[in-house]
Amino acid sequence: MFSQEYSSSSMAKPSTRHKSSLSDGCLFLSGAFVALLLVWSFSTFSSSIQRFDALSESKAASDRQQGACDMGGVNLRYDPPDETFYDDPQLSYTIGKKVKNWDEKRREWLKYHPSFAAGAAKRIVMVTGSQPSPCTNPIGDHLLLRFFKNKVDYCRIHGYDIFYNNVLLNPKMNSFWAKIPIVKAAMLAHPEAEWIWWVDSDALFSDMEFKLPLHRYKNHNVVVHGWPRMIYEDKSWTSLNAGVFLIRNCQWSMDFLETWANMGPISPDYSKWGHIQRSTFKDKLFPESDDQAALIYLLYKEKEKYYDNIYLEGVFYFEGYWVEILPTYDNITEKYIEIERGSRTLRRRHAEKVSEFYGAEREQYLKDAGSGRWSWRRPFITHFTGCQPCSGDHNQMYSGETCWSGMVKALNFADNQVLKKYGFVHPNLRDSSLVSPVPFDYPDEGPWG
Ligand SMILES: *[C@@H]1O[C@H](CO)[C@@H](O)[C@H](O)[C@H]1NC(C)=O
Ligand SMILES: [Mn+2]
Repeated sequence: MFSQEYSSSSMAKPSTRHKSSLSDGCLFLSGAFVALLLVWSFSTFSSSIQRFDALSESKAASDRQQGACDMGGVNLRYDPPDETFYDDPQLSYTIGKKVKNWDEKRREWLKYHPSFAAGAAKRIVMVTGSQPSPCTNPIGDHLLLRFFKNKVDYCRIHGYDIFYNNVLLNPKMNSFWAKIPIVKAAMLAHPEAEWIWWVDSDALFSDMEFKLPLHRYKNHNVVVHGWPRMIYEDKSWTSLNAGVFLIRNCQWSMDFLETWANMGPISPDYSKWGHIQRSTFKDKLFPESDDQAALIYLLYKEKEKYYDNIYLEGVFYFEGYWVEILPTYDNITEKYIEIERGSRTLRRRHAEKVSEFYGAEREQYLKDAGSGRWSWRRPFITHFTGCQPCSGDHNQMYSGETCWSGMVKALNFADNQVLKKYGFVHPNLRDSSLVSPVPFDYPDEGPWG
């Protein structure tokens, strides 16, 4: 059944790998740059005009040539002719064709691209997507656009790259299986990133400030929202949610994706897997094998192989069920306004680029907020599980209206955190088209009513 070989010790060790060679390189380059600058400034010493634009131009030019070293200074115009895995005609992006020695291959690529090696251990690429054809729900494409905008906002604020895919990379791997081939391809396309972060099209960031606590995951290769007791005792299909996951860009993950995909439609045993999943997890609602049941099954059946590698994040809303979260937005908005009334720093206008400073500043006021259920911290990700915005084919447990109006409220709740940096706010979360200006300072009254 699981014929692949695994060496559980092959877990990638982040953060130590490429550091030394790179910082040496940086030291050398900045030395070279200072020397260059000295020559330059002597030669222009007589000029009475301070030419800052020329200075920054020449610095930018030297960065481009040599591979920049300052924070985030990656060199986008440098790919040396040295052979890497990309030059191997045997390498395949397709699921079902295994990639071997990925850790070495990635390390070698980073060695040839030192400007990317610097921040590699913490670099995240977000991956999301939707179907190739127009949505059948008349407002589906509009909703998907807003869900995507929300992810773009979050990524811009935190400096992450994002890839939106809307083609089935493997035609058999459709619906919830489509993400596995995409994630594999993204790992190969982004050797500069330590983590690929899959976020479903129906999930949105409802806390624009919160950042993943990556230090918690340093000994793990996959992170999902889930609870061990519900896997091993309740054997429940909802013991974790596979709609949002973080996966380390390493060989273990490459193997894991192949194993996971092997319970999907590319497998000759696809229908058998459906039966096995349904008899194992009694609350699974439909007969076809699905990615979430497959992931739970791996953890359940081969605990010793997977449990140590897969982090079940249950403390905060790594993703959270919208039905549970939606009623909490109003009180949370009140709490955050109250915090801002007490902090001139948090009320201070600022450039969107420095938003992380204010996110960190707010933490001291959130110490008693808790996280996850019953908390008054903003929920990190609100996930509209069962709503199907694109097809409109929602779970009959809720009315379509509940789904669509819930999404509008959540999208506006999130958007307010973004719009504020642009000077505006939705005064009414139910009305997407209405905005008011944010007052310069609002010690007593806000436009939130
Ligand atoms: C919101 O706060 C009010 C007043 O503290 C409380 O009665 C109510 O239960 C809260 N609502 C939710 C959904 O937490
Ligand atoms: Mn989903």
